[in-house]
Amino acid sequence: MSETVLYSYFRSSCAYRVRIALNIKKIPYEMKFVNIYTGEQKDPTYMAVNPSAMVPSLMIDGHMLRQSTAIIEYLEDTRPSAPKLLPNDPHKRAAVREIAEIVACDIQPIQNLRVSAMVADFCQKYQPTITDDERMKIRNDWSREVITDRFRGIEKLLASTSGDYCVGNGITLADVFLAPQVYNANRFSVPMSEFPLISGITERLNRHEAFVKAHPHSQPDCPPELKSSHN
Ligand SMILES: N[C@@H](CCC(=O)N[C@@H](CS)C(=O)NCC(=O)O)C(=O)O
Repeated sequence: MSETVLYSYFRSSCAYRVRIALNIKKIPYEMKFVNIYTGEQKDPTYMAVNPSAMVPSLMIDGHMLRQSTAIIEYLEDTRPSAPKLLPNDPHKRAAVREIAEIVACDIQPIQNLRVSAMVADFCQKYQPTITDDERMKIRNDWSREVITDRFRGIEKLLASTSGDYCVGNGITLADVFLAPQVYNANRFSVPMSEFPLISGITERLNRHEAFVKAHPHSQPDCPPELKSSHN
């Protein structure tokens, strides 16, 4: 079998999901780092790998895969005997997907850096006197409000689905998606005290080796000044 290579950026929540899934499935992988802050995702060499100019991308079994959900589903389909991320029971499976999709479709695409920069650009268009500090505040406020609003829905769902983890007592795809989103929530000072179920689940997840190894601050491309903090 050919080597597995993940194109990653330490703070990308979508790459973080894939790192967790690879670790849970115990698939050895190498990483190539794409610094999305300095624009390396738009480099023609990387765009030949991923025409959407985004991380993650994963080379596995001789295939180049993109989109974190598609990648993790591929891992689940091709490594079904490894710890399963999707329950067999259709109702539980739908509950797992529901939470994962709130993160993947209703939070991350609206909260991400590309969109928060566009929001600040729009504000600047109508109020050109906005300073760089104000731009940063707009971006952080935007991300915090989007995450807070959607976490309110997830917290309510968890009241009927959760055990130790999002759905019951086993780690599922929902947890693989939730933990990276909580990392982002902490970055943007989301008031996590409002979300005791999400917080408790994340605390338990963050004790698992697969999650510890995948954490942004454990990544070789994480700047040293961030490595000591685990928020
Ligand atoms: N739906 C995609 C989203 C990927 C995505 O948004 N990646 C972000 C980092 S989390 C990125 O590469 N952003 C670079 C940019 O927007 O220029 C997935 O799940 O893989």
